Amino acid sequence: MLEVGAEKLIRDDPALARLLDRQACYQEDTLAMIASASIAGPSVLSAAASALSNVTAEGYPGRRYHSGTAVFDEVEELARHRARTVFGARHANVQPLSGSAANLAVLHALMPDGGRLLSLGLDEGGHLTHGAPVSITGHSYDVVHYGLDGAGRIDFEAVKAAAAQYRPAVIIAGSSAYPRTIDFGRFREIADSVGAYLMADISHIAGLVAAGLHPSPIDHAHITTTSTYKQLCGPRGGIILLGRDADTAGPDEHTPLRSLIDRAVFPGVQGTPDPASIAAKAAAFNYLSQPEFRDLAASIVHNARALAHALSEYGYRVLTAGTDTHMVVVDLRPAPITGLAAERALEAVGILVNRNRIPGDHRPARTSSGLRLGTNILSARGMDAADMRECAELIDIVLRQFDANGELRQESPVLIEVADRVRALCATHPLLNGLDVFPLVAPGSESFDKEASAL
Ligand code: DSN
Repeated sequence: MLEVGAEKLIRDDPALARLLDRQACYQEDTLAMIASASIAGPSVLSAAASALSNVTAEGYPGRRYHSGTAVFDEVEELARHRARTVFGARHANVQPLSGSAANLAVLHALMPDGGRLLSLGLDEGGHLTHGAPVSITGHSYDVVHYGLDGAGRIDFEAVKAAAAQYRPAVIIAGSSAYPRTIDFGRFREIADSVGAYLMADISHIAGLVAAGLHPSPIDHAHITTTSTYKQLCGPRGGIILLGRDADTAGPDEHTPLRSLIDRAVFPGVQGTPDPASIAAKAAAFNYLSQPEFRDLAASIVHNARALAHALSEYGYRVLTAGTDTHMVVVDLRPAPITGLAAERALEAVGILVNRNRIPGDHRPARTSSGLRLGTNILSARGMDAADMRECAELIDIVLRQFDANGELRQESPVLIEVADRVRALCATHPLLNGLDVFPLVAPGSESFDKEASAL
């Protein structure tokens, strides 16, 4: 399918085809350590580029506002079934066009505008959609934040005190730059003590949750959200999951949460979903249920620990002195290097990381004082702890090329050597090795029939 389309694109639109080809080569030749990215394999990319893109279908399977949606209905049912199975959930909504849309829908379902929200602050590792002033969530809701303790861990005493003082309608447990295990059970106890709903946003750790390597929030939180591309090897998009509270009444005291969520996604926050993306989510969930994915998840955590350890040995201050997940956050202070300057210098040699504000950061988000790194993609390339040590060494060499004013010595021949070593490391661990592990469940096979009969 995809191959035929690619040939036609090359013929009809070589300029665009060349750009797409360049992007594929760039991914092959760079060490992507972006913590919020994973690799979508050929099955996912193929589904995302399928003819389902031509289907307009507002509503849900069996209750559409357009005709001609029979196949898409089956695809969406399959995606919902697989999402429920992978995460042990009772209800899944697979329509959110992004993790942000999923979060908006949940907040919209659980409280009116002006309702009070308690969440982790952005500088402490929270997310824009958890009530940051620059997000619509910061405008629409009355936001209170909890923070971290002296060791950089979630300060549960502060969460408890803030919940008791401010009586929020919703508490969010989740982050975009917190490298440690989140105790969702403790969050639920606090939420229950003040009659708040608990929303878990597991976008960054959803792969580890799916693989059983991070405790699941599904039956602790009233509602769980995740994006599907950060760690699920899926397409751009989000999903919403409900566990034991799927049939708990919402704020109106009679509508079940599962119905409130479906209405909040459509027509509350979105119109027509993206059917091809939903097919791609189904393909990703299929991959997540394979033993190969569990192996990948284990390698992601193992590699992140090795990376954190190696960076510490080079003298960098790793937040929380380590990690339980795929993520390593480094405080560049007291060196005068900004996160932005470090990000750019590393990008120039083919190492992709992103700048991040860190607790107590005096720099604005645009420059920041920290770096956030992740091991999802390096692990998908088959890299191991020794490779992480080499990555840490390469990062250290680049960062040592900054002078005392925080300026990079641009002409340093060392940078050329690092770029060569990055390319060599990439060539030893081609991205395609990571992609090759994607199995397709063929119609007629035993697992396909089992899955079909469970729908
Ligand atoms: N939420 C952003 C991040 O964590 O990088 C991207 O989706």
